[in-house]
Amino acid sequence: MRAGPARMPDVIPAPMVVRPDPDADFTLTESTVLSVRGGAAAAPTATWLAELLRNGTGFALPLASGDGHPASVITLELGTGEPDLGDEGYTLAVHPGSVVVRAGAAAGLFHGAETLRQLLPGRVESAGSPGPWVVAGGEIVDRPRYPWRGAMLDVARHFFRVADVERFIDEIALYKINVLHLHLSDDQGWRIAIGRWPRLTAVGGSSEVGGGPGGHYTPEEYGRIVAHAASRQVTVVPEIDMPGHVNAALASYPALNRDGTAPPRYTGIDVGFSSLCANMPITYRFVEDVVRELAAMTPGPYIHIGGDEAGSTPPADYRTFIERAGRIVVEHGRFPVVWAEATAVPLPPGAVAEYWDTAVGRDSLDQAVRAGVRVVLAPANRCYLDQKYDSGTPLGLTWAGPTSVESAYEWDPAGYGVPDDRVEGVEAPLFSETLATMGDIEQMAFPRLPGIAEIGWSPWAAHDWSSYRRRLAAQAPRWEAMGLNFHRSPEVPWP
Ligand code: TNX
Repeated sequence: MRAGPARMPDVIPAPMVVRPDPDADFTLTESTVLSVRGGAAAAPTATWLAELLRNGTGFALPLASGDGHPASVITLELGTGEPDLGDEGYTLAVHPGSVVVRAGAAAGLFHGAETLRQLLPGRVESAGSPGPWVVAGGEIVDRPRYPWRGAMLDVARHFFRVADVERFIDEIALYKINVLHLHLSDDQGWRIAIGRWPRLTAVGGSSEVGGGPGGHYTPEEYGRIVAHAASRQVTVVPEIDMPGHVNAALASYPALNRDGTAPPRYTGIDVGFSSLCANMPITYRFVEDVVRELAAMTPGPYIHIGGDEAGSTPPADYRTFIERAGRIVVEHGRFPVVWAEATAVPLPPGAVAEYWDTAVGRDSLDQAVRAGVRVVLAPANRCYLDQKYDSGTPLGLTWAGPTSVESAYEWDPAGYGVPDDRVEGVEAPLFSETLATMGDIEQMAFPRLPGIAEIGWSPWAAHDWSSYRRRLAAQAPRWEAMGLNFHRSPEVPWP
C-alpha cells in the first residue's frame, strides 16, 4: 500500500464528481489560516474542524474572518453553494495555496469539511502526529442521492452511556450518515425518562439482556445527545416500540396490563410475547404522555412508534392501536415512522415505513407506497449490522445473515420495487442483544456501515466493489488513530 497522501478518489462515500489534479496538492503548515465566511451558521463547523486539525497537527490554525490573502488558507464559505446542490451538497477545491469548501447551507458545509478530513492522512486523528499534511489537489462537487442515510442503535437490549452514543455519532458523521435512529424501548429496558410515568425508568430502565444494570437517559442527558447530533448534522429519530416489545413498560405499571398484574422484568432475547392493550383507555393516556414528552425533546420531524413483531397483539387490536398512535404523533407535530408491518394499517400523510424483513410479503407496503407513504430501506440481509460477518464472528445474530462486507455493499435501493420518489433513503440497524460495549458496536458496524453510507449518498454510477474495497482498506490508518475497533475482514486488502 502506498504511503503517500490520501487520493481524492479515496473518499467514502464516493463523491458525485471528482476531478483530481496531481499538480495542485495543498500542504497544511504551521502558517495555514482557517478562514470562515458566511456568518454564525458556519461557525460550528469551523470550530469543530479547527479543533480536529489543531489536535492532529499541533499547528495553531488561527480562525480568520477578514478579507486578507494569507499564503496558505483553508476557507469554509457558507451561502455561496451552487443552488442545485441542495442543503447537503458542497464543493471542495484544492489548489497549492488554498482549500475552499463552499456550501449553500450548514449541513453541506459540514459534509464538505468531513471530506477534507478524509483527504488528510489518517494519523491526523491522533494528537500531535508528524506531517507532512498533504491534501490531494483537484475539485469535488458533491450531493447525496437520498435525504435519509440512517444508523440505528439499540440502547434497549443493552444500555449505552451518553459518551458512547456521542462517539458513535462522530463515527457515523464521518461517512455522512445524517439520521441516528435510537431504539429507546424494548422488552428488556426502557431508556428515556418520562416525567408523568417515573416507574418506566425506575423499574423498566433497570434491566438489560443478560441481567446487567441497564440504565436510562434523563431529559438533560438526552438533550446532550440531540445537541451533539445536531452539531454533526445528524437528526435523532427516537423510537418507542409499540404495541409489542413493551415488557419493560408492562413490568413498570401493573395498570397497563389487562389483568392488572405486572410481569417480571425480562433479560432474555425472545421477541413477540408482550403487548399493550388496544382497548384500555389507560393505554392511550400512556401513549399520549410519552409522545408529548418525547416530542418536546425532539427537534427533528420524526417519531418512530415501532409496530414490528407484535406477535401477541390480535390483528384487529394492532390496527386500532397503530392508527391511534400514528394520529397521536401527528397531533404533536411529528411524522410517524413505523416498521414495515404497520403498513397493513392506513398511515397518516407524511408517514415513513422502514422495510426490514425481506421474508415478509410486500402487498401492504406496496399499497401504502401508492397511498403516499415513503420508505426507508433497511433490508435485514444487507443492512443489519448485528448479523455475523461469517460463521466465525464471535458477536452477533444469524437470522438474516451472515452478511459479509461485500454483501452489505452489493445492493441497490432502486432494486426493491419502490418508485424512486418514494425511497426516502437507507438505514443500517444495530440491534444489541449480543453487544454490550462500544468495542462490540464498532466491531459490527465497521467496516460494513460505510458501505451502507455510500449506497445512500453516492450516485449508483460510482458503485464499484473493487474500487470500494480498496478505499475501505485506506480507512484503516484513520480508524487505528481513532482507536476504533473495526473488524479486519479478509475481504478487504488492509494495509
Ligand atoms: C428483529 S428488526 C427485530 C428486533 C431484533 C432484531 C435482531 C425489527 C424491526 N425487529 O426485535 O432485535 O430482529 O436482528
